[in-house]
Amino acid sequence: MTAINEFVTYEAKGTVGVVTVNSPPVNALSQGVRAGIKGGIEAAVADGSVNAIVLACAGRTFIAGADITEFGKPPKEPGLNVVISTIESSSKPVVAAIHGTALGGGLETALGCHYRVAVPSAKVGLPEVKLGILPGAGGTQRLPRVVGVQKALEFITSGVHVPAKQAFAAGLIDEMIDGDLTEGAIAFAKKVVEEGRPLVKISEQNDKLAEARKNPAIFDEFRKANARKFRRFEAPENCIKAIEAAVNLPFADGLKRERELFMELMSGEQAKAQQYFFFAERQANKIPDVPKDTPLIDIKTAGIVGAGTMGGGIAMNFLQAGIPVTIVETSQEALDKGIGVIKSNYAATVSKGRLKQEAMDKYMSLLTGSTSLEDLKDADIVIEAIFENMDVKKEVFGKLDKICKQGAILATNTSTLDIDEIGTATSRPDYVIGLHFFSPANVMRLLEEVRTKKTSATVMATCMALAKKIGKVPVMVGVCEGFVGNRMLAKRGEQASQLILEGAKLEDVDRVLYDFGFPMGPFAMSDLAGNDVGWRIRQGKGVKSPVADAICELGRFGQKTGDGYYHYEKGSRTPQPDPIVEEIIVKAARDAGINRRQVSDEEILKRCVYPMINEAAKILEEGIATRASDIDVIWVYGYGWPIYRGGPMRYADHIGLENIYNDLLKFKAEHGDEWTPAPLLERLVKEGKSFKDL
Ligand code: T1G
Repeated sequence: MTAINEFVTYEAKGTVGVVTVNSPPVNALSQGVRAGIKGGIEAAVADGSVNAIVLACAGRTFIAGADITEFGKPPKEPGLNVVISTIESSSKPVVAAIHGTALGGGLETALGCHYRVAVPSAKVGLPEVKLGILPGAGGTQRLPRVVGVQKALEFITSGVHVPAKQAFAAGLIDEMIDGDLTEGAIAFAKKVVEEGRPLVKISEQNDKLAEARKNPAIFDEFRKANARKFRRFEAPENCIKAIEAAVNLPFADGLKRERELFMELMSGEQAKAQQYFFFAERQANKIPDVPKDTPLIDIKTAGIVGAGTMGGGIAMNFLQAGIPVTIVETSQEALDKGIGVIKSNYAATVSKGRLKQEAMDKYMSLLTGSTSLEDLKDADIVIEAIFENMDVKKEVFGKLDKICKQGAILATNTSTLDIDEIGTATSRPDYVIGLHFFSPANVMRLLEEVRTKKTSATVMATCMALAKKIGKVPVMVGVCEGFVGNRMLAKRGEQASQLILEGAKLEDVDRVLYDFGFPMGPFAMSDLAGNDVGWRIRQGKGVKSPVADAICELGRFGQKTGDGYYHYEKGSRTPQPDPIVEEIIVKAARDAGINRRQVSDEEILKRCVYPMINEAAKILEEGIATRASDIDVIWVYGYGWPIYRGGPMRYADHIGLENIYNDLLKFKAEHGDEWTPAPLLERLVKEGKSFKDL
């Protein structure tokens, strides 16, 4: 075995030369790996004892793409296109041996090989669009030549990780290997030589492009069909243009066009924000005072207290992860209703063809209903999801503490209550934690995990790992009112309510935030969630909100009652401005002695977003959030903050903290002390720093 460099080795195994990449954690295509591969292929081509080549990777995965940590730095030779053309122009067949995830530049490298084999558990994909860019090393030119244009459009604009079996069916994989991958790849390479199979250079294959050449409308049809999904993202359109170039231009010119479109995106703010977010999401997994090797509790069974909307949604996550659930309600009627909702949710997904009946049956077979907390005695974790009342929650936790086995985690789904307080109702406060799911709990990816002063490292580490197992993105935060997400959301809500009193139209407030990139504005969102939820919480706290209270007193709870801040025609979810609400607003303004005026879109945006950022600075100061980027992960996965803006903290750095600070001072002069900049914000501005410097 020869070391080409510290990342790549070359070894002749009989008549087949094996080039192996070994650069943990994911064999990313750093400069060293690129140079190593090129050197390894050249060594194999020059090695007279071999007549075929296998490109394989050590560790947990085949090449998972370009090295994202090199983005934004001056490019170093060899470029990936050079490495790939070295492979493709090899005089000996090159076979890529794929395991784990062959992604981005990794799949592009494999597409430069003449053949690809894979183990059944492998996945392949071109997820560059999720980083705000496009496949920049021939992926947009070679993939359509293998799978056809329609599939290439779907794969590249979604960034999906395609399972090997599906990739095999699409012609991307030439053979599935059940046993040892490298041995299987070597045997396949020998077969290629023995059978005199051709050196398949995908760049010279054009037959799969013919159909699209006859039907250029395919691209506009695809744009139209995905307009809503691609709204405001820059990368998908450039992906489509690059694939169009593959159809309309010779390969070499298509490759040039791909590079132009790639560089256009790479230099843009969206790409920078989405690449920032890639690492923010991975940082959020790390809790400074919880070591990586903290022992985990094995969660084999779960209990849910409360089969309402949240309890049912939470249960579905566990069932889909193969974890048996016992769900408890106070009455058989409530239990049957809750389990009925879970069943109908699955049935709806089956009827849309997005879930197989067998899978639904499997999930439902893992669910047990009960009207006795006693049935939770053997559960490894119990999550309480009952209505928000401290006394009732403490009573339930006190009972669970006596019933549940030692070592069982007791979690609460509260979104407002003090979890330290709830923990005092048990003899195991170190096993108490907040697991704050977002509605609909089986859909929303964020899981705000709330540590109390006593929650143990083992419980935190266990719940972070569990979140990944049930398909959630966990972020650990501390206890305070509204934790991180809702605490910031409340600031936006306060200003949205104030703005409509001062003269902004509520549909304009919603439009400005929708155009900013949120899925909907605060008033449409409140109508969707139900205005009565906030009303009950305000009544519990004795807090007034004149317009919100007035519409609730009229029973206008939102979509579920057909009227809320907006009117909804029967069976429609389209919000329509309602003069009745306008009257309520005008009266409330008059009662408050407010002279109404024109309010600009710019003022609306700043007054909705800047208080959130200011509150986030306080949250960081108090140590409720570990790092600014965690707050961004919470807002992107929990509150629909547009990922191409990276999150509120990234956005603040992009706008410039000094600009925000000055605007806060301006609003303070006009509207009062609640606009006082947070000390941390003031300090960063004085030091000329940003949140990313923290
Ligand atoms: N570059 C650098 N570091 C990477 C990386 C990459 N491509 N992928 C992962 N890491 C790091 C990650 O930060 C983490 O580090 C560790 O590896 C484990 O990752 C020309 C330009 C492969 C599915 O978009 O989707 O190719 O936090 O925690 O959950 O066209 O990582 O431990 O220090 O995510 O098992 C295209 C990105 C690049 C794939 C594994 N490729 N990676 O998931 O582990 S653009 C991608 C992933 C490109 C070309 C273009 C996932 C994974 P740390 P992890 P995981």
